[in-house]
Amino acid sequence: MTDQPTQPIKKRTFSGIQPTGNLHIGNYLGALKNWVDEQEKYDNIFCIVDLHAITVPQDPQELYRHVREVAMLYLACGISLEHCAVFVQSHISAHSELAWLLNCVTPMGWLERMTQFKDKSAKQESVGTGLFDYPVLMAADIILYDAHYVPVGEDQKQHVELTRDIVLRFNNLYGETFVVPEVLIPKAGARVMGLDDPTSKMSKSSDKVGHSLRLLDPPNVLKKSIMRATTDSLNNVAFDRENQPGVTNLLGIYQAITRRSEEDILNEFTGKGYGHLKKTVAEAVIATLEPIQQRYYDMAKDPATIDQILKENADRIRPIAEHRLLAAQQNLGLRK
Ligand code: AQP
Repeated sequence: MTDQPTQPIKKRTFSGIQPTGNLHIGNYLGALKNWVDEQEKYDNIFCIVDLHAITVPQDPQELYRHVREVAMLYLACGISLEHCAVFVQSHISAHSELAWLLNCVTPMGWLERMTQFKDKSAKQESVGTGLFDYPVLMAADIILYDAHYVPVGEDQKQHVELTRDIVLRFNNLYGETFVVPEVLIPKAGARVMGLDDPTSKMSKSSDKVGHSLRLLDPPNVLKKSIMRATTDSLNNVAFDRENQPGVTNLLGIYQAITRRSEEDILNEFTGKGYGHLKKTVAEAVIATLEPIQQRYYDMAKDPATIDQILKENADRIRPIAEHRLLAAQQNLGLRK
């Protein structure tokens, strides 16, 4: 591997979120909260993955707005620019360029096995090649920055495993070029389910009423969604994803917010009804999101600043990506 222009002393993390709609509590507990909690331990790069977003149709004006909204939410949730770079994927062209190189070493059979592709393509009338190729672009995102760790929710685990396979294959064929990354999945909150249907993942792209808890929902909407959440008729508070998915989902949200043990949480709720559970979870969610919302709306008053931050951060980390891209091009015989 050739020398890097900026060798980090700390290990590096890389992760991102698609600007495909309103971020929800699943994005927060599965990804953002852990990025914030661990940010001082690592050198972090957090991306707004707009090129991934366009793998399914987007309204251009909405997409542009969502990119800025996600960037402001990163900061409002507590991402510190002292420890992290925050940038927009399409502002660094090396992502697309490396994805092409990786396409040429990735067997189609590997992509055909991706469960997210199967799920998302089933919802589309016409499936673009980009949706099929999504995990290869994600591999490029991660390995351009020599990331050691990729903190994500459970649904992205398969994609990080694929990234490892692609790296091993590339390094084996063309010589040591990329770091093999590891996935970091939180113990609680890694898979938050829809409140309306606790057997399917909470998703930004679902517009069903009462499906998700959006980070910018006002307190009364958050409370109403939780009070209406689907549970069961067993009247038994237990962590049992198979038989009581709705109750388990609420407990999981509470556990991820409070960082308390299952045992401790069960002690709090045993013998009490679902109404009490829902009310307590609603209070915890509102208390978590209110300060985030306040910071977000303060930032939103000054849109020029967020654009400036995104530009400066992209300019700062672009040389890292370009350096690694050049190494790949050299090893493939495309450059001297
Ligand atoms: N329900 C979830 N529970 C826990 N973590 C979740 N993540 C997403 N949904 C949940 C994590 O959030 C990060 C960003 O996700 P993404 O924007 O890449 O898209 P996604 O995984 O496809 O999530 P969505 O919200 O369902 O978006 P759409 O509807 O646009 O596809 C990732 O770390 C992810 O694991």
